[in-house]
Amino acid sequence: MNSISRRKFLKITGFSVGAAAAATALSPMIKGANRINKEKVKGIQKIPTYCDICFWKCGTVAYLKDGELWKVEGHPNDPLSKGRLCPRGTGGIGAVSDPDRLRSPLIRTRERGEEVWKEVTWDEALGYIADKMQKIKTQYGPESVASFSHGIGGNFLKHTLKAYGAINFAAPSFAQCRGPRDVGFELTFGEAIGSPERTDIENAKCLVLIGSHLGENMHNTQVQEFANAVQNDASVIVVDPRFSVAASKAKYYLPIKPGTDIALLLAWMNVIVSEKLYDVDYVSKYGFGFEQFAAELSAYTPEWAYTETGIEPELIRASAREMAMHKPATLVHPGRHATWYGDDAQRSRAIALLNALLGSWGRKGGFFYPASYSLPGYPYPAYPTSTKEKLDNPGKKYPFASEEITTGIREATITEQPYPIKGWFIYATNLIHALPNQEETIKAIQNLDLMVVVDVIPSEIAGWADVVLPESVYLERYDDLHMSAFKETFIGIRQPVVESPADQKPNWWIAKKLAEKLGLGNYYPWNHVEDYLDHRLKAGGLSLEQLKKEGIIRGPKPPIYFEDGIVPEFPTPSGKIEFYSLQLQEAGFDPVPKFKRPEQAPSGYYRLLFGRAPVHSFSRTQSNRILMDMMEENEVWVNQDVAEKWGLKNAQHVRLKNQDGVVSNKIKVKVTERIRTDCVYMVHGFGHNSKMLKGAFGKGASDAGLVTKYATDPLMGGTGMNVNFVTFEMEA
Ligand SMILES: Nc1nc2c(c(=O)[nH]1)N[C@H]1C(S)=C(S)[C@@H](COP(=O)(O)OP(=O)(O)OC[C@H]3O[C@@H](n4cnc5c(=O)[nH]c(N)nc54)[C@H](O)[C@@H]3O)O[C@H]1N2
Ligand SMILES: Nc1nc2c(c(=O)[nH]1)N[C@H]1C(S)=C(S)[C@@H](COP(=O)(O)OP(=O)(O)OC[C@H]3O[C@@H](n4cnc5c(=O)[nH]c(N)nc54)[C@H](O)[C@@H]3O)O[C@H]1N2
Ligand code: SF4
Ligand SMILES: [Mo]
Repeated sequence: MNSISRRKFLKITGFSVGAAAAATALSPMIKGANRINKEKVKGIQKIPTYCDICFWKCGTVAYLKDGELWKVEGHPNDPLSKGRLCPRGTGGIGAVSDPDRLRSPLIRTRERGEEVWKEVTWDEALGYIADKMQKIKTQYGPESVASFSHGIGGNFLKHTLKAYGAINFAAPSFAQCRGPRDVGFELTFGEAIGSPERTDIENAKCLVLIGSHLGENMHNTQVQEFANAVQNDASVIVVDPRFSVAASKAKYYLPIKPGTDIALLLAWMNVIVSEKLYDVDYVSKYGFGFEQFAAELSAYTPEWAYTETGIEPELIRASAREMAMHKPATLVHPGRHATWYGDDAQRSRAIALLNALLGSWGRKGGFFYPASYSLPGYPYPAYPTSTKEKLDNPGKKYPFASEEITTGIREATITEQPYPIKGWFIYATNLIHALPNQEETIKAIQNLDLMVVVDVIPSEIAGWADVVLPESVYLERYDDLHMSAFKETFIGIRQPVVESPADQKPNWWIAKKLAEKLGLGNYYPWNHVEDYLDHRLKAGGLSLEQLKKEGIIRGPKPPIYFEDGIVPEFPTPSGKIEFYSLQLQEAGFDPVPKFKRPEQAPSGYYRLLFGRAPVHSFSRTQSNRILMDMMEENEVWVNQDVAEKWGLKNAQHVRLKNQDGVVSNKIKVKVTERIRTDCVYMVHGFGHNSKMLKGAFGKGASDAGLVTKYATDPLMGGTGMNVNFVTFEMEA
């Protein structure tokens, strides 16, 4: 890292106090975090890999000092990390040394959920699972084992399950995260946003963030690009009921009434169309149905929107004009965690339409056309075929769902319709914290004959399992090749840096051994994952040896903007950008998004909002002692006036009670002016109640526990979770 980039890094981490602490708090912790490397090589060793503290997959260099894990840094040649990790990634070594880690396979000995186990060998555990899976196959068919997984580490297990005959696979990244956004953009431009997002934040001259709290949401490349954009004087517009870290960088901050973003988006478009501020050439060349769209907009004046959103008409006009002034380099960020109110695909479509007016799709400073490396898959035998349909979305109830719906599988497991689900195979997803309404999740679990959880720590979901399989953490294992679509093509490798401390095993090993137990060994023609990786790389003229050494191999840099030679293609039914959507109309939905007023809070209640903290990922890092040191518990943000009304003091503990009477753990109050009076806010992922998670147990409160209600998106089945209200219960 040269001195300029280090300065920039400090600038980025300067986004928040917690993040800035990351750089300094590490060194004393590292000594205790060491793991012995088998060879104990003297001196410094650098081993490239990629991070797994979240799903961004930043290229990383791990350092060993005299054979012991010392630190991790960003890989300087990686287009995603650009040589710098986010604070969570920097604390990744804490995942290796976490004293709460699962150490050996466990089989449940008492009632489900009581968390009483016996330690068993891998042979016993996998034999037990294979036996139960064969029974399910005989009685119900292999389709009755479903899989939930999140992240690249699930690839090999999915392969084993597909070989077995499973067809139901889902991840919370669709119906609990970015699904509505991707569907909204597909309906408009014919293509999804994807991950990493195809957003050219760095080159934007105007960046609009609608609840995308970059700087707290720490997706590394985006935060770095955001910092660069700010440095280059991009004008920033932030819409958020809470004065976020991003809002502190904004030229225009719009403290919107929660749930009314569609009204704001319609009014912005009304201004841009009625004042003819849109990209006229672009719209006439690529647009479909613009006239009908424009006609529908005419009612949505800023004055109308003011009554819904609470944003002054003049602020709406000024911010709309600002966007138009910088077009096409105006990026209205599509967000990521878009499952808010149940009308989310339409809100995302409104965001897509605003971008279309500004001509930012396919343009520098807007949305680029991503490129990725492509290698042939490994030549495996064909999977068995099934006569049954996937059951997450029966009868295409949600006609525009483009991926599987986790909560659909959950519902089918409860109702046993259209056919029973009797086994859940869960890899790296803590469904208790990730899915809304924990009661429904537990009800589904109680209907199972087999529940297997592969995790690294005793998470809440592991607490409900019949068999818990302890995985090696990312710094101890290989995973599949990383070939994300981004601004240029590249391949990254995850490879072991240190040995696992106990009887943990990597996912590829677990998947292969389970396949063998199931009599499916022919699906693993390779002996070690290195053979698999080398085979795939050789097919692309590369080698494992080279990739292990370099960590990242960069490929060609094809054009990514229209102006550089990308041919504009819109794979929609009309072949154009659909300002007016006939396919939505035919399916009985609004062809142009309409605003529906969200349900109001009962008196004395406040809307529960939640989001990210810079030093934690979801519910997975609270027991990482390095990250815990920087943030041990969450707080509930309460507006000053509300606090006064309730007699709440800063740092006092309260419990939150939601509209259904569910009461949270104790949580500390943060009295602040930085949030509206109609909502409260907390960081997601805290409030662990798994007894074996000693470091994190009982610290802070869980938003997920309070999300008993959810609003399902009729277009694609996403679960809007910002529809819960809470009130305060005083601690004696
Ligand atoms: N209430 C509420 N619900 C939400 C959200 C929210 O903000 N609030 N956010 C939503 C969003 S945006 C998303 S993307 C999802 C995220 O949902 P999940 O991906 O389920 O996130 P986590 O809750 O962190 O659960 C990850 C699990 O993987 C385990 N794990 C970590 N590393 C490894 C590993 O190397 N191997 C294995 N086998 N396991 C590992 C962790 O211990 C943890 O149990 O949640 C969604 N649900
Ligand atoms: N540090 C860290 N970074 C992460 C993650 C992590 O776990 N930790 N997870 C990653 C993942 S998978 C995801 S999906 C993203 C999620 O991050 P984002 O997609 O950026 O944000 P959300 O979690 O949806 O939204 C939280 C923000 O929306 C605001 N908000 C709530 N309701 C409304 C509303 O009605 N209107 C508007 N305009 N704003 C509202 C909240 O005040 C808060 O600032 O973060 C990613 N980055
Ligand atoms: S964004 Fe941070 S936690 Fe996520 S992969 Fe990159 S360095 Fe790791
Ligand atoms: Mo997410």
